[in-house]
Amino acid sequence: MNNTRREILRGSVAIAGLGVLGLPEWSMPALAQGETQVPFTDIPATANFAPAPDRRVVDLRKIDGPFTSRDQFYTIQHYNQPEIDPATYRLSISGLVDRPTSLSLDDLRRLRSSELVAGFECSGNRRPLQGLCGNGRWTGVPLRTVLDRAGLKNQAREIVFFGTDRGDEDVEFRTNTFKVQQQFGRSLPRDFAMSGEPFLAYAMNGEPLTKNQGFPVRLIVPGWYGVSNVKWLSQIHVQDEQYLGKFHARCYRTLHGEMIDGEMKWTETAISKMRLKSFIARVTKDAGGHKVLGVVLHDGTPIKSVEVKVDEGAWQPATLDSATSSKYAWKLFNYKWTGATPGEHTLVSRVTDVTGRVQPTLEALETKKTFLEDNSQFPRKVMIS
Ligand SMILES: Nc1nc2c(c(=O)[nH]1)N[C@H]1C(S)=C(S)[C@@H](COP(=O)(O)O)O[C@H]1N2
Ligand SMILES: [Mo]
Repeated sequence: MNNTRREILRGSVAIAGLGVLGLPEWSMPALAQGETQVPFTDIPATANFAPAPDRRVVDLRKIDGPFTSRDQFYTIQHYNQPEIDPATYRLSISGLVDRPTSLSLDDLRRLRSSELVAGFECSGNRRPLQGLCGNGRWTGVPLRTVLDRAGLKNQAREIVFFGTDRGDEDVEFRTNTFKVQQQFGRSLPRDFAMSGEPFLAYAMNGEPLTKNQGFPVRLIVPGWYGVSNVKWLSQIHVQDEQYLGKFHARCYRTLHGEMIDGEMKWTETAISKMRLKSFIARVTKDAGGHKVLGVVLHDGTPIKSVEVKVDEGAWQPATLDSATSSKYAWKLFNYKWTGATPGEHTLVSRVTDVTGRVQPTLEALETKKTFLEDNSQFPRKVMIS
């Protein structure tokens, strides 16, 4: 082995946490023999991880690998979960296109497929459970492939995505309220839709999507909050105007205050890219001491560091798991906690990306009025026996 190669290997030891054999030390986070869980005291006894047949929250203490299995992945939606017959399913592409297009599931599967690893969280994900998140290996085609087939006209500015799920909604306008049917819809600006990143997925972790996950086809916008990932996708409509549907323009915004020139400015912003976040998911004990496992969710910007703090101690570096190193994956991290004493302790994590963004404290988010996008540091309580 020449010197350069050795340098590179040594470099990757520090970055990826490779063990002496060059194998990732942490890539199998399932409990090993003789390893036991340390209980969190901040998970309410009443916590319900399956509040309804079509709703599921991930129990993060059970993370057993880099990918969330299809029967564990969280699931949430606003209306019913539509039943779609794969034989008659069509994805239509309408509006400002040269060739209005209708694709069957087989048509989509015949296009050259690719894979995308993407983790995401619901913008409403928050303490104490933090379980509205997951990480998947998606199979499908880049959105650009099907938009190119239809051919976007010059005037096309906005690409709107509709699921087949719908419901009656009150649409308020000044002093009037109109009850009209709405389809779940979200939009992306043309240039981003054509960037090659947004993705049409028909499989996760190598198997067809489940009904929960939007069978047969969903949009995945890597690095964005879950709401963008339109499930049961049936129509892509291309238009020149802004799309102002309820789940795009009204339900998914954040009201927050920012001091500008000594004055508090209150603004509303649309839910889009995931805000940099980390939290501790599990603490275990084995003969060697205690092990802390956590999760980072982010917009794909490379991570500079993850740190863990125990009680009033100093921030200590944690190790990112090399099994979750791809750009849009969620990132698992590990921290070896030595010298834990019996009793209750507080553990908190903090992530920083290469642009210098640091995960904020809860206090720093005080001027955020609406509950979405809570990426605050989450101090957790554990009981050491
Ligand atoms: N068609 C449709 N797609 C949807 C939704 C919905 O209500 N209808 N909910 C969105 C929201 S808010 C989230 S967080 C994710 C959840 O995806 P999952 O159930 O696969 O985890 O789906 C998104 N896609
Ligand atoms: Mo969501």
